[in-house]
Amino acid sequence: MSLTAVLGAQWGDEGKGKLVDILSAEVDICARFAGGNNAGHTIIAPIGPERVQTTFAFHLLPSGLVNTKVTGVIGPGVVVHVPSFFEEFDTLRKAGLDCSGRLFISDRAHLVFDFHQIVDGLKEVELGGSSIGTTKKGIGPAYSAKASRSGLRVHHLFDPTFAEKFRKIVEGRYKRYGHFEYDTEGEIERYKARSFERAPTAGLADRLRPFVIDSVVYIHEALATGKRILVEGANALMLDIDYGTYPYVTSSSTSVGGVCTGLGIPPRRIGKVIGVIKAYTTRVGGGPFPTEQLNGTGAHLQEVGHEYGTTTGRRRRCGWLDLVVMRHSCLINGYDALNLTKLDVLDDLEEIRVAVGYVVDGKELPGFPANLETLGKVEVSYVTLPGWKTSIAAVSSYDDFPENCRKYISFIEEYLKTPIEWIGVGPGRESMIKK
Ligand code: 2SA
Ligand code: GDP
Ligand code: MG
Repeated sequence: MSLTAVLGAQWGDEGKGKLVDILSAEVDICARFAGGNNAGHTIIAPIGPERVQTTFAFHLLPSGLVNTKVTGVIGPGVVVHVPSFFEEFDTLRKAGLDCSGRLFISDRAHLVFDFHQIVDGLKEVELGGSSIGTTKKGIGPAYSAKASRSGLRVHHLFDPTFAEKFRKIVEGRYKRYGHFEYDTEGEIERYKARSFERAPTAGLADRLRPFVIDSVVYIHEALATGKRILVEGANALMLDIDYGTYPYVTSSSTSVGGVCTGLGIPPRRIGKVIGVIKAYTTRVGGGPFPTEQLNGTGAHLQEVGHEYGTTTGRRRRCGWLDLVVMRHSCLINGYDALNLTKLDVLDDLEEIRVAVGYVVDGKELPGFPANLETLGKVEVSYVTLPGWKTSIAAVSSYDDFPENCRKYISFIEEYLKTPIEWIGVGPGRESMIKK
């Protein structure tokens, strides 16, 4: 089957971008189905005739674009902030990666405007001590507008009623949040398409027009003609609007179901689902994190793993690998295989702990609890495994891993009953071991 999905299995930043980049060498299309420019996918790869090792941070554009034979698709389930789209496009071009003519956006994708970003910040202030810790990219407000049927989609940019609709929506936001500083008319001018208004210069809508397609037709024609498609997940299962630690989640369906709804693909078309799992756990933003280590171990993982947000630069919270989270993740996404990443970050540890159960009032919970109050009461059961105390950065085949390292890998596979097919031992493209 020609469609593979790469999904974040924990709270994000597992290293999806790196696997997507590697797998992109063998695909024709790389498509995003959810999220927006809240995502941050890092790729370190050689580019150009001189093969200069370059670090790219992708946010809204599909990471597979690093491979110049790949066409990128931003699907209907994604929310698009058009100025950020062009900023990313231009940044990539300056870094030597031209995506012209091989990048498309669905006409059904919803738009994120600057006022959504302002509202994102205002909502966080309203929540005070229980704020979500969003990226303030306007993701929640844009998806809220979509769900409440008052959003604007990409095709609306080319609609003569755009300005009128836009003004009405901003008025609605003023009613809810009070009058915040925002240049509504200036914003309309910035977007205005020339086809229906006499704008003196091309607006964002005109610049976007060549990128806009009916992605449903495009993707299904590609499938019918045997093209290979790689679907790139953004954020992760524990940030999913339904299955994550609600309300400390993002506002999209980041799970396998979102692949179908966010790209218009029937489930039986999905050939392989790959979960990306970090060898420990991180989380950025607020919300529960049962295996978090607010101690030297957490600081060690944070420092050795360089755990800082790719989009906001925020320090990521760190803790032990949580297989209760992973079991929940495996049930929902049904991974065919896993990519275990950042195993090298554990190199110096004497002992490694892995969470294998949540106990409340002496009873083990059957799954990951929906209720955060229950989650707050869990006592985490750990298994302690011996570390390998040696660098694995130069390992080039599975058999070369130290024995304790292989034991750690097998423990995860056996607990989750899911094969680990790739193991990351460093940030670069070459630092990936195929099992
Ligand atoms: P939002 O902005 O509404 O999606 O935030 C809601 C929650 O989702 C979390 N979230 C993320 N978690 C991990 N990584 C993300 N991408 C960036 C990265 C994050 C960054 O790659 O490092 O740079 O800070 C991401 N995007 C959203 C967010 O922290 C909230 O908990
Ligand atoms: P994503 O959002 O899942 O794509 O992950 P991010 O790019 O936000 O964060 C993952 C970080 O870990 C990036 O800085 C990667 O370069 C880095 N990384 C990925 N895989 C590995 C690995 O196996 N080892 C190490 N040390 N770093 C890795
Ligand atoms: Mg990330």
